Amino acid sequence: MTTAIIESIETILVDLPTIRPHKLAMHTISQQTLVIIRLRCCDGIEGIGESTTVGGLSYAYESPESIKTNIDTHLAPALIGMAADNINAAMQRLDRIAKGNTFAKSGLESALLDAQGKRLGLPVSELLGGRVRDTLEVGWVLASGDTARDIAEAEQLLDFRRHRIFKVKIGANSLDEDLKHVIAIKRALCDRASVRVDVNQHWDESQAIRGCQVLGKNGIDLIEQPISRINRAGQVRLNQRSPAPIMADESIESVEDAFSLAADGAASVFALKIAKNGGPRAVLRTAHIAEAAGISLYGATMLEGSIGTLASAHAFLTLKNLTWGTELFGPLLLTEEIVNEPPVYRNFELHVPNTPGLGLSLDEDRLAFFRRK
Ligand code: MUC
Ligand code: MG
Repeated sequence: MTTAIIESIETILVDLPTIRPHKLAMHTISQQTLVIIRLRCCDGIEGIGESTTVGGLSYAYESPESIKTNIDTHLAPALIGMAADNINAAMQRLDRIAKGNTFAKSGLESALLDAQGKRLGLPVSELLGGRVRDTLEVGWVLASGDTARDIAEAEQLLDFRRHRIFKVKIGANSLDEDLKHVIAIKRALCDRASVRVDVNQHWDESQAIRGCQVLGKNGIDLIEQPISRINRAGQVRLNQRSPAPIMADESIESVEDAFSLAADGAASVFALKIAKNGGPRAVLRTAHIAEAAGISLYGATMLEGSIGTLASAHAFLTLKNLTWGTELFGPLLLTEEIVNEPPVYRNFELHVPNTPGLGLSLDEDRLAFFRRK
């Protein structure tokens, strides 16, 4: 008999400014809204989780406000009274009562893992089968929208030894302008950095045929989600003809999507996001599909704050190969912190705590200050 019954679940919206406007093809971010989850159990343990997306409803079907409403109204009532230490039973229940809603489920699964880790005195990575590394290489996203500013930002981050992988956000401007922008950045950084692009689905196939050719010839290492997730046949054709590898991001909205992309041969790299699979355990199911299919892995982000970032990191630490590194830089894009132990970034890497749970605690004063009133 368990003594760890889930007693209450609280969701809190927290609005934090970014260090500069972050321009994606579909939306410019100047603040991030984190959905923080506090899952309290009757043994006195509290698990914390985060369900965060980017750009309101412009990126995915869940917004911060809908995540909060759906947890408060549907998901939390289904979990309250269940055993907090049976994460299989809890998550299977959520899958039975709610279609999709992977962002909301991800924060809840993270909170359950954090609570169980604290209960057993184990880091979340150990609950997930054990870490095979303690650190993760972390890339940065250049998205100021200005070529000179992006180059200066990359140079500074290289000097600080903080990042040597740069993903350039494109797709908002004309194809020619975007290609000029990326090639100028690559020429400035040369072989001192890996330069990649994320088109966020904004090319059609005809643009992508040319875009991928030109970028591949100019030393761009990876092309993320060049065309719409809906155009599966086009993704398969691009994956066959692009000189640079194609990574699926928006195309993966579930573990089942990962399976069908792998079966169709629609990408040679998968962007792993806990939010788009339903949590740290769910994202590992996608990773294992990729491993079985010979698809390489990248540890991606929805620009979460420290809690979501470390929930992702604990999962990624367990993987055999993360060929393309990670982009777990979310906390560094924000001007403010709401935890007592900000993640440590040093020498191009994120150093992941080896303490119980996620390794974080909430800074109650800062949380009270930044929470949406
Ligand atoms: C995306 O599409 O990859 C992740 C990093 C970033 O800058 O934007 C997000 C979304
Ligand atoms: Mg992307």
